[in-house]
Amino acid sequence: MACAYISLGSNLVDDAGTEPATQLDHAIDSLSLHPDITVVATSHRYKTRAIGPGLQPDYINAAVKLDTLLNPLSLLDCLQGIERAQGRVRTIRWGARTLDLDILLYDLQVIDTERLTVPHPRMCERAFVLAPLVDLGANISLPSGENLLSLLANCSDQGIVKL
Ligand code: A4P
Ligand code: MG
Repeated sequence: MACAYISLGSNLVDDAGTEPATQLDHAIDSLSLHPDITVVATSHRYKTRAIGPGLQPDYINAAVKLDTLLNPLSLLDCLQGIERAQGRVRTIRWGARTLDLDILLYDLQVIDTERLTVPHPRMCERAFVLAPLVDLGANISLPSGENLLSLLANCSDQGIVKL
């Protein structure tokens, strides 16, 4: 059994009118229903300023801790299946989206393949990832040995609000 941390983000209402916060609820429900995944803990939700091109609505971000029997690539397949089922359309990188699910950490593994990079390459500089992760455990270990609270202190200017 592996322990994985997943970040969730949404800043678009989908075609059916589903709001970002509800998109996150649905994604967590789908993860819970998977036979090889147990959702162990869920962070607070945060309203966060969009990092990316153009003018975008604010995001709702959160993170979850999972126990899983899936290997990292199968877990990525599962996350992308949930994104697709919830109407994610990939257009521009970092563009607005109904749902983004990223693998932040998978045990203490370091993975660098074409499809998957773990730890997530930009997680250490983003308050919208680090604050929810700290909710799940300030002492969560990173393969680099870096400390989550000090990383979060370095991005205190990024405008995130706990909901
Ligand atoms: N991929 C590689 N590693 C991973 C991983 N650890 N987890 C590959 C998930 N996917 C991973 O992702 C592109 C490709 O990354 C995937 O096909 C997968 O094989 P994507 O979800 O299609 O596109 P993306 O999310 O636009 O790109 P990327 O590079 O993952 O973006 P980021 O870095 O995740 O940024 N601002 C706020 N406030 N809140 C947000 O949540 N999110 C982003 C997305 C930008 N700005 C944001 C937020
Ligand atoms: Mg992504």
